[in-house]
Amino acid sequence: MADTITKPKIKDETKVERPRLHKVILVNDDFTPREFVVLVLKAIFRMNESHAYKVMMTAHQKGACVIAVYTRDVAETKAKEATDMGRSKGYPLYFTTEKEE
Ligand code: TYC
Repeated sequence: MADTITKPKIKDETKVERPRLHKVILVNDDFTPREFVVLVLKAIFRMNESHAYKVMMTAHQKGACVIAVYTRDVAETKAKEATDMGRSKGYPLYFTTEKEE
């Protein structure tokens, strides 16, 4: 066939690295009200009420809970925004991040 298009024979072997993911971790404390933790999880991490409640209770009972994974920038920004929401009310609520291995 005169119009057949042949594929180029050179293989593209450029390696593309996946972005490393970072965990956001909710840390328990004795002062932040449970309902406020739920409110922050819904606002910053877009959780529904029942998921937010389960995550809050896991942190409450175990001391901490991994709540989501994102690229580094997103994880750090969300952890800071969520921690700042607590601070604005005078609560010690704390979200941290950790590189996923
Ligand atoms: N432990 C808090 C209380 O009993 C509630 C709480 C849960 C605070 C999870 C922080 O990450 C947290 N009021």
